[in-house]
Amino acid sequence: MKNFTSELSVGAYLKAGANKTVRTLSQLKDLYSNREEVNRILENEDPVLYEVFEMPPSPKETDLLVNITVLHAGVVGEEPFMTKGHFHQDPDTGEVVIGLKGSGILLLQNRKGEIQEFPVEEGKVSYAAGGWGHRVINTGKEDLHFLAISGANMIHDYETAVKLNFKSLPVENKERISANE
Ligand code: M6P
Ligand code: ZN
Repeated sequence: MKNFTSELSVGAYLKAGANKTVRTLSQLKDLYSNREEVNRILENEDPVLYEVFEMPPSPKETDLLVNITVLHAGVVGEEPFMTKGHFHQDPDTGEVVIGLKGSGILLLQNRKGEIQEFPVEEGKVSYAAGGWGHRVINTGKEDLHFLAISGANMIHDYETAVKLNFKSLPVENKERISANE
């Protein structure tokens, strides 16, 4: 990666050279358990769930990935918009998550099924250690912006997250929902 300095805002980050990737509901519909609701939404529109702004890393393994992600506010049935969620293929590589704006949850789950949840909001920094899958859930009413830093040699492992049935709700919501069923 080249040297850069930027305000921690999407506009400034794009001007500094970031690339943008857009994730829509039709690409990620399998994340949500309420299929009928997914189909109902998709009949009218294909909402953007989140956008990732990534500063292009050099191909060198020792470089860093430094992304701002904007996770929009919304729900699909009971489940708030969330990132796809992934493990890192090399369990020795962790990730730093720094909240910038809005409020949400960093959900961590390891291969033993242990779960931890940390807040993602302005002024909070969290670390997802190697071996812990991670997903961010926007539990607020406004867009959630966060900065994520990991090693550029990190390979996203989405399959393990699917196999382990990665959680999609903060614990207290899940309890509330099952208590009401
Ligand atoms: C953060 C980082 C990225 C990740 C992105 C979206 O910016 O964790 O590595 O790609 O969020 O998350 P996901 O890939 O799980 O959809
Ligand atoms: Zn990661």
